[in-house]
Amino acid sequence: MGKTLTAKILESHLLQGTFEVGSEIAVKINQTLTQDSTGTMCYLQLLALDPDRCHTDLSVAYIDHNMLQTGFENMDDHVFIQSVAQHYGIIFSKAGGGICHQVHLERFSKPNSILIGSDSHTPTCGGVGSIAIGAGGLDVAIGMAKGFYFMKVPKVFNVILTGKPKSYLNGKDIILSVLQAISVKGGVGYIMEYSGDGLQYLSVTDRATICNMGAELGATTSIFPSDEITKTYFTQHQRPEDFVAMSADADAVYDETLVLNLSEIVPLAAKPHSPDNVVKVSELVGIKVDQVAIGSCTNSSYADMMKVAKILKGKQVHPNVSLVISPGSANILRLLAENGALSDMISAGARILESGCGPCIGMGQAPKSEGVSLRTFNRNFMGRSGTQNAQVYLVSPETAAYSAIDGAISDPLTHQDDLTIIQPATYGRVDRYFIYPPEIRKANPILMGPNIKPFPLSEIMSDDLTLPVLIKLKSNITTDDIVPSHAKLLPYRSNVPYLSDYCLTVFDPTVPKRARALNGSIIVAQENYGQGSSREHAALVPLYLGIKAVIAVSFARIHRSNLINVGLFPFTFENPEDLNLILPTDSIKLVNVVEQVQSGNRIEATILPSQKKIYLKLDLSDRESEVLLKGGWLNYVKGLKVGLV
Ligand code: MIC
Ligand code: SF4
Repeated sequence: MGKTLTAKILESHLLQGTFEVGSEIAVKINQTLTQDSTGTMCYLQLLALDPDRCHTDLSVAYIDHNMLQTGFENMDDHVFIQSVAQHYGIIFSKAGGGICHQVHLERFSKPNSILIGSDSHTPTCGGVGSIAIGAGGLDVAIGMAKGFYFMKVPKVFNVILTGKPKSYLNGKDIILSVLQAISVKGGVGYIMEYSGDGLQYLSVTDRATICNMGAELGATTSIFPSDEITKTYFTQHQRPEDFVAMSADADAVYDETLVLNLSEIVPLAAKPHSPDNVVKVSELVGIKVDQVAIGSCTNSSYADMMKVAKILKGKQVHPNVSLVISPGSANILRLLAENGALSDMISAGARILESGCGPCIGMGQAPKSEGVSLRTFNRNFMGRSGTQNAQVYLVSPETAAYSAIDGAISDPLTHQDDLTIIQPATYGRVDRYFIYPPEIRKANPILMGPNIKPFPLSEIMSDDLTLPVLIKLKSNITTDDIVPSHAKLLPYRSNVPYLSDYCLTVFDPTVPKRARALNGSIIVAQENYGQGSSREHAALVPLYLGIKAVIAVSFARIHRSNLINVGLFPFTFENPEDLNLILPTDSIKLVNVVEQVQSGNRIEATILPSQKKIYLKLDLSDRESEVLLKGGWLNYVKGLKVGLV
């Protein structure tokens, strides 16, 4: 039986376990990346592990999220990360160098390698045939310190792309089409593997856009084969030696299949407030637009920027629209400056932002009240833009640029411009944002400013617990809901006590105060709890507030791991209908927790005061149950050897 590309890479990196769907394996990590908003916590944990050096081929610490520097807090974090990078041998990419995923794709991504990153959009590098997985900061710290990563063997979902796309079609329209077909939960438990004769029309950056937004499917990651198009990409980026051809066997067997005919896909948009709320752009034409934001790790490549510049050339941004553009990397910005495209953007009236996440994570450019914002980004969760009642639509750069000129949503298919981009023979490089680690590493001191507070540690779980329900929540609760992220809060990513005042306050402002007073409570939720980002703060903050467990119908992958990592129980229901038996004023009683967890996957719980019995599940691997019973992954991992040898 032929092998999938996923199986080929994971099996060749296997350190422990059996390669069977659903069972837990440990794999060797080649590369790690961090960004600054999850990086401080990750590096505090690396300090706690204090390895002799990084046990990866390459580790990079990017500064791209938190760049407003409204107070000393941001710079404290950045200086801290730089000092840790120098200490352990990690490449440091300074603020302005670009968005981690775009820069990593350009400079360091490798086919047939495994990358883990403390950001949910790490899968972007799947565009060159790398298994690139988003993980919590602790898992990434462990990757650096010990060279391994534990994961459940996912199923493989084959997306077969056939036919030739229409001109004006962007990778964004293709991934929106996948989201329309299978929803924000459709990728849970899968790696999305792309194949088919349509691949020949997709550039590496279009593929990267598709892999990037695979995170919105809930998928573990997404991957494309590395082929002649990948080879050209590596040559253009002056590192042909990093190319290796990789693909699935022709007779590979997949767990699930979706066929998409590219010739039938038209420009699409995700309407407020979910990336899978997808309709044709043609159905939205005429809706007045207040703001257009082009960039983010999804759509900020050279080709995307050049198409936008072509559309804007000689035109004027509509008087009622604020157009902001953030190129993905310093190198792209340099190329745009050199070839005159930047001048076309500025002449049209665009605002040029530095290369970073910016408005995507609410760092500035919050829309006006009830404003309509068109964004080329990947998430349009309510409030993420910084304005709770803004209406955010996710679109391609082509749709965004035409709409910015028209002042209303505009369908690229109704325009006649030739948007063909001539790729430069070489992209050149900007190297001066990288600080490479010195020869003598550990001699460099760690610099920790006053905003950096110790992270909370869990205690060994008590055997008998009666936990009042803190809050009962709906489906698809995001980590943005659990610990919001915007210009006012992002500076406190290394300060869990400060962030704890905002936990779930979008639903109920009394949550932090009540949780503290109870010092032992439980969250109840419907499906897909913790979707979205990899921020482990969404687990650390509840831990700090004394919350002991979450019962949900289902969990998003990274968040479930983050809960286990910090020692919080991610229970699911044996019978999802039992959710309806729990009232927001009830308590959940658990007895003999240790014995119940050790003896299997069926945990009896009693709802108080009704005394109704329900059964909960944990679906833990042996390692995960040890981690929970020993009070968290950090405690337990210290005893494991580098590479598990
Ligand atoms: C996001 O897009 O939500 C973020 C901000 O990049 C997060 C990381 C974070 O919360 O710092 C992510 O995607 O993991
Ligand atoms: Fe940055 Fe937005 Fe990408 Fe997250 S999704 S890494 S905030 S650009």
